[in-house]
Amino acid sequence: MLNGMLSPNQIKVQQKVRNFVKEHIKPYAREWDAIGDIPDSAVKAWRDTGLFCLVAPKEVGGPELDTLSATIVLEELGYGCLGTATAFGANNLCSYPVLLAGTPEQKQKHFAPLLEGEFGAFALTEPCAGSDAGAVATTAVRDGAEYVLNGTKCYITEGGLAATFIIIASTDRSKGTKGLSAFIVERGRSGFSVGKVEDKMGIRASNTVELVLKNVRIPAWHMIGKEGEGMKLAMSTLDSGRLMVAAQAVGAARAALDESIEFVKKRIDNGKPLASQQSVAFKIADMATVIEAGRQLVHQGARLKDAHQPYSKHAAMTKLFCTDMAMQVARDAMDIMGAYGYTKDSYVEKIWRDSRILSIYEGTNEIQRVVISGSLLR
Ligand code: COS
Repeated sequence: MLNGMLSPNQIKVQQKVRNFVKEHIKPYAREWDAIGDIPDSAVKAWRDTGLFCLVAPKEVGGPELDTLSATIVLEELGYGCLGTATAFGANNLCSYPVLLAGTPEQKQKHFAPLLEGEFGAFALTEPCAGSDAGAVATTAVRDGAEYVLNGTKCYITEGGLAATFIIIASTDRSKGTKGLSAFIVERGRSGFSVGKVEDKMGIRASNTVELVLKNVRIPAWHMIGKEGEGMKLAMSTLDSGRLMVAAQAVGAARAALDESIEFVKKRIDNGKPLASQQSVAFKIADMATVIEAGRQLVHQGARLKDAHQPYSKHAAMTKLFCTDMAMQVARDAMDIMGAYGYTKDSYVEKIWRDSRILSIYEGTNEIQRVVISGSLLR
C-alpha cells in the first residue's frame, strides 16, 4: 500500500480500522457468513470507534470524514468481510441525499439515530425499477401537511434493521424521472413493514429485504429538497456510493492476494514452495498490479469529489474496473489454491462469493458503461 499521498490523519484512520478488522471482523466473518447476521456486540464495537456514519457532519456531532478517508475505511472493511462492509456502508449511502439537500432540522432527524448506533437504509430499487431507476412506481401523494406513501421496495441493504430510511417515491408519475422525490421515513410508521428477507449467495452478513409501504403517512417536512428533485439526489448518491463499492472491491481483492501469498509460500509442490514457480509468481504480480491500479482510481475519484470537481464518469469507471478486478483476483486466487480454494476451509471461497455482487449493486457494470459512454458521446 502506497501511503505517501495520505495525510497523517488518513493514515491514523486506516490503522484504526485495520486494527478493528483484525480484532473484531476477520476472526468471526466466516461465522457471520454462515448465520447471515452480524452480532450486536460487533455492531456496538464498530459504533464505539466513532465511525458508524462516516459522512455525518460535524454540526450534528458526526466525524465528517473526507471522501478519501471514507474510501480508506471501506477498503479496510472490504478486506475483512464484504458483507460487513456492505452493512456498515449503508449508513453512508442513505446519508448523501440529506447531506446534499437536507435542512438543519432534517439533518438532526436523520443523523441522530445513526450516531446512536442505529442503521439507516437507502431505498430506491423496486421490482420494476432496478437499472431503470426512473421507473419508480412507489407514490407519495400530498394530503394537507402530510405525504401518503404506497409501494414496494426490494433488495434494500440493512432494511430489516434500519431505524431511518430514505425512500425515493414519485410525487407525479406523469413526469417520469422529473416526478421523483426523496423522503425520510422512520421505522415504526403505521403501514410500513419489512417483507421478504433475501437468502443471498454472498455478503450474507448484511441484511437485504423487501419493504412494503401501505398508506404510510409522514409529515410533509420529511421531503428532502423539492418535489421532483429525487432522481438527481438518488443519482448523486449513487455517484458517491460507487466509489465506496469500488473501495470495498479493492479491499476484498487485497484479502484474496494476501491469502494467495500465504498459500504459495507454504504449499510444497515437487519439493519446493509453489511460490518458486514463475507462472504462480507472475500471477501474484499481476494480481497486485491491478489492485494498485484500482486503488489509485478510487483515490483519484475521492480527490475529485473532495475538490468539488465533476466525478460521475470517474466514479462509474472506478466501479467498473474495481469490481471486475476483484472478481478476477478472487478467481485467480482460487486457481492458485486449486481444490482447497473451492472449499470453505479457504477464505477465498467466501471472497469469491461475496465479490459477485460488486458488479451488480449500486448500478450494474452495464449501467456504468451507460454513464461512461453517455458522457463521452453526448
Ligand atoms: N448526478 C445528478 N443528476 C443526475 C445524474 C448524476 N450522476 N445522472 C443523471 N442525473 C439527472 C439528469 O441530469 C436528469 O435530470 P435533467 O433531465 O433535469 O437533466 C435526470 O437525472 C435523469 O437522467 P437521465 O435522463 O440520464 O435518466 P435515465 O432514466 O436515462 O437513467 C441511468 C440514467 C440509467 C444512468 C440511471 O437510471 C441509473 O443510474 N440507473 C441505475 C440505478 C442504480 O444504480 N440502481 C442501484 C440500486 S440503488 S442502491
